[in-house]
Amino acid sequence: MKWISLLFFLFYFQQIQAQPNPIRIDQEGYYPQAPKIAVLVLSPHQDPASVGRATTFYVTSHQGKDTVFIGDLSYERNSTNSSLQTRVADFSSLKTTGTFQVVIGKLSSYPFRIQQKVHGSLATASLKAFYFQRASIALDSVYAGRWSRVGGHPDTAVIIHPSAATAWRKAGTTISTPGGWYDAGDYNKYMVNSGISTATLLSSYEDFKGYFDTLQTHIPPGDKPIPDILTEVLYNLRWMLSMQDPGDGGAYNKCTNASFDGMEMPALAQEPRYVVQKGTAATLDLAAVAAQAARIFSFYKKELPGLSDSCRMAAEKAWQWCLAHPDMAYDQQAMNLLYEPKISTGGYGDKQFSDEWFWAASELYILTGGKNYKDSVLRGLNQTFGLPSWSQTGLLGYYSLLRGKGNHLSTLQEDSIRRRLIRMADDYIRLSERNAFLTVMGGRKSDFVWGSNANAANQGVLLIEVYRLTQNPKYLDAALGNLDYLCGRNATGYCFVTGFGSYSPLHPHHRPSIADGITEPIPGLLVGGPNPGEQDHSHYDFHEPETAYVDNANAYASNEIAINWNAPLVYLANAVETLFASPH
Ligand code: 9MR
Ligand code: 9MR
Repeated sequence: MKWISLLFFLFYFQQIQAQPNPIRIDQEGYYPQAPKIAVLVLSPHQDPASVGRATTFYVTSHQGKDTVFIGDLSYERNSTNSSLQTRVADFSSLKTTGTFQVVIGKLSSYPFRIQQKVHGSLATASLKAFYFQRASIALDSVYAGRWSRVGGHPDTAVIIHPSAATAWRKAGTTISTPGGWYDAGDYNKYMVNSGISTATLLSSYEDFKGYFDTLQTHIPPGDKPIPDILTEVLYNLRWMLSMQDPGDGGAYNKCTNASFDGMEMPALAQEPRYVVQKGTAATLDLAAVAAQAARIFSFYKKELPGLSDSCRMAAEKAWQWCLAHPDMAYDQQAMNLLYEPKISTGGYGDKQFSDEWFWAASELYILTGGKNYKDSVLRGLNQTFGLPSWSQTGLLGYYSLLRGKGNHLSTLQEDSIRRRLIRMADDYIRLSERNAFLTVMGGRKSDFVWGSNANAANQGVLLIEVYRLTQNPKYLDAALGNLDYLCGRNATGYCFVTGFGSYSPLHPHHRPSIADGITEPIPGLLVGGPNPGEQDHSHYDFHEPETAYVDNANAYASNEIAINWNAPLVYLANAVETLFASPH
């Protein structure tokens, strides 16, 4: 009899687990001195009796169930991104450390912590995730624990695709382009997406050098003692440099299979690999990243002799190639009409390069002071750029131009960039006040696209950059709000980072996590997030902009992981972690 009731209990428990808790919190917790918001989601499916006519919420200590805080719920707020209604519980003034729950009527939230350094392990894991994305090498159990694996995709004999052939590198011959990070849930390596991802990690380092100098992620040590984040970046940077044709300076768009590998471990993959057609976006991105890396690694000339100079030369050579090929888009469909084999993997087919030009020019100007680069920066200065993404890199140039003690541009020019960034941040904050979750993320419906979580993270990066310029804590608090969003204060109820929070994805579209036979996915990975496009045609329970998410391994349009989503999470989570460590 006993075991039957146990079975019933397990079944019941699973049912509970299958539904996210309606009280949405940052499942990783809150900093004592920071804002603390929980959001009750009222969905049409919910039993109204569970909330009753509650107008009050309680915060209780998790163990003793003592009430430590009583507050009023806000009036009902209608979401503009779905049919949900919410009521907000603000307990910012509770500054006691410990483990607590928010209680509303008969509902209790997941237990959460109020504590210093509360996002520390997530922040570290988001960086460690890049180690787990490493191509070509085995992951040793000393560093990878349960997720150790045999290496695959050596990429030491990668075929020159006919689209990439030149007189000196003929179609069908091979080059070596090993290492780098797998892009996402697939095993291909794409230059355009590597560009913004690597730059974002380099910017994390530049903006929070003291913090990253000592941050340990437990990865294999490089040959020389440099900060872990730079060791990790170097693993991808060396790959990016190897994607440049030394004959002319152009960069291939990607190192790829002709079609996606099966859902298998890297070591099983046997398909031939190709480098395909060079392109302006890939090559400008290489120029920008190599220039930024040259600047940073110039401080490591003793440890890494020659690296900074090689990066500078690669960047300048890439720029020269782009002057000769200013507008070479990667159009996979058009390419497939001309060459065999046809390539069906990711495109990253950006067609608009003015933002990449501006970014590359900015980095090269900061590095060299060259007049040609400066002219190019000045010509691009009056463009307006959108939030960074793989196809929108202009703001990365702004960030770099304002980084450190300027003297790159005139005070007037710097002021104009600064004002634009501040205006973007102010617009975000203004829209957040109308949002049913009071987060910057979701200020506009258009935030919810393929990789929407990267928008949340990149908005966070922008807000932190503006906080660094102004020291106004409202920007830092707003950035934290977007980290809260990613950790569960959202319409889905998921903490979107694998292995963290109380309710997080178990089935990300990520080949190793699917194929390794281990129940838990590799930790520290940010999934794409709500995307009403549903381009994967999986079954979705909800279809509205902020709810169109499903934790299904086939749902690559909302549940894939990718380096360009994890990189801004590294920036945001680590920035918040270090900035809230000191009173502000
Ligand atoms: O695994 C692929 C993923 O990385 C891409 O983002 C996605 C869209 O290009 O495609 C995935 O691969 C799928 C392919 O497009 C169609 N057949 C099933 C593949 C695995 O789900
Ligand atoms: O992140 C990319 C998204 O903006 C595009 O809409 C989508 C379809 O082209 O592709 C996404 O990038 C995928 C890439 O093509 C292949 N690797 C996985 C990437 C994340 O899904």
